[in-house]
Amino acid sequence: MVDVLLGLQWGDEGKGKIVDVLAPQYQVVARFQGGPNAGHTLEFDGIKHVLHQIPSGIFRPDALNIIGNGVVLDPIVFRREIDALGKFNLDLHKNLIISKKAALIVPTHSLLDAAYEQAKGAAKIGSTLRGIGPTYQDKVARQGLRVGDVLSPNFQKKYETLLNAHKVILDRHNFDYTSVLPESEAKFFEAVEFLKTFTLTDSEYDVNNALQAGKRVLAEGAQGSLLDIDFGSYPFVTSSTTMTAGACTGLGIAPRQIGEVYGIFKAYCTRVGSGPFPTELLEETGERMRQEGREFGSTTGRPRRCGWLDLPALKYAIMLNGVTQLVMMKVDVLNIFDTIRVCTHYQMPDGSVTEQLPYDLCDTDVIPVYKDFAGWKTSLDGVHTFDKMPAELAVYVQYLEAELNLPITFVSTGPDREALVHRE
Ligand code: 2SA
Ligand code: MG
Repeated sequence: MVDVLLGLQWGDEGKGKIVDVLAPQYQVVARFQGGPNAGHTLEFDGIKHVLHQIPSGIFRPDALNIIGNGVVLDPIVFRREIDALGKFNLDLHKNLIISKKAALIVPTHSLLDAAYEQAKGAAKIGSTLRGIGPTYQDKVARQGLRVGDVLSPNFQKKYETLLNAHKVILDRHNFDYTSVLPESEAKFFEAVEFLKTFTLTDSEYDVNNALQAGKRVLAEGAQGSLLDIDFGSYPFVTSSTTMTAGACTGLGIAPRQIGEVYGIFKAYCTRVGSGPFPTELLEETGERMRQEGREFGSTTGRPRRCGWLDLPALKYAIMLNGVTQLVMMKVDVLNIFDTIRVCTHYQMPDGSVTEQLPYDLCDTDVIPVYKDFAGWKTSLDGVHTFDKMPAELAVYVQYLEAELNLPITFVSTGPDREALVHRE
């Protein structure tokens, strides 16, 4: 079976930490969508490490890590990531393989990202500007390059055809690329040579062969369900399928192979970039959450917008992903609050109250309806079992389990691997 682990909110739920915790149970860890826009933070032994494209199983010496066909891969970022892993003494050439069918990010993709955002002005998406959207665009337009193309004798020619198509668009946007392009191209071609030293493969065979051999596979989602291209708050979304279904198309596995679906959510909400966020806190409480939770983008360093937990949105994500187990993260960030609020419903402009997400949250001003809980106001250090939890936190956890109709099997009480309550 393939178990899937993904974020139920707008990303940054703490997926990296949980993959790292679960990885010992899996022989294969795979990324199925997204690319260098992701930032998966892992903390262990006092070390903090951020991964962007490489699966979070990389620190487990026995796990095979796969970058699947649904991913968009930037060779320059890839090389930087591999270099940064140098100090950990890992056998990366053995433990990491890359799908030939993954889409290849070329330097002009991030320039196009910037040009499109500039053209949108105030309506910009708040993209990470890593070239994600334009690369998926080229894939769907059937003109993109794939990782396997780097092995082709015609690679240079294929690259130039794409480059010329990009130049036309950049010129149309009056976007100057002449000053930056030569340097990034030089880096790109060097990074492509480096990429070629890795195993580039038709990884759908590797995944299915592993399954045939009885191995356990963990599919690691990036971004979050509410950033999904179909079901997120369009157009303020990323360009991939961030939900369980994406693991099938992004790795080449059949739907019936999906086993457990771990839905990761934070005890509150954050969002980077633009777009609707009903429970956003624009005043001091939001600022306290941001400071306490160190809520700054791990790829771009941007401050994340913060707000209370949003149950209608969470229920929507659970429904669409077929979540079987919940994992609640960053509960310790709420230690400082007297009152913990949870949005249970939205009040619509006509006064009616609903649990359903409206078609377009951008056009519909919903007012969150809150339920308040007493805060626990105490440190959670050393709390590893449910019965050691402060009573107020236990009430909050049990309320959520009842509302969401699912068990919360892990509660994370701090960034380190060890700061975790496992509920049997
Ligand atoms: P993009 O870059 O074109 O895919 O951006 C489109 C929207 O998706 C959001 N997005 C993210 N949201 C949260 N976390 C992400 N990864 C990084 C992190 C972000 C960072 O882990 O912190 O460092 O800023 C991520 N990637 C994309 C993005 O904000 C846009 O709203
Ligand atoms: Mg992140």
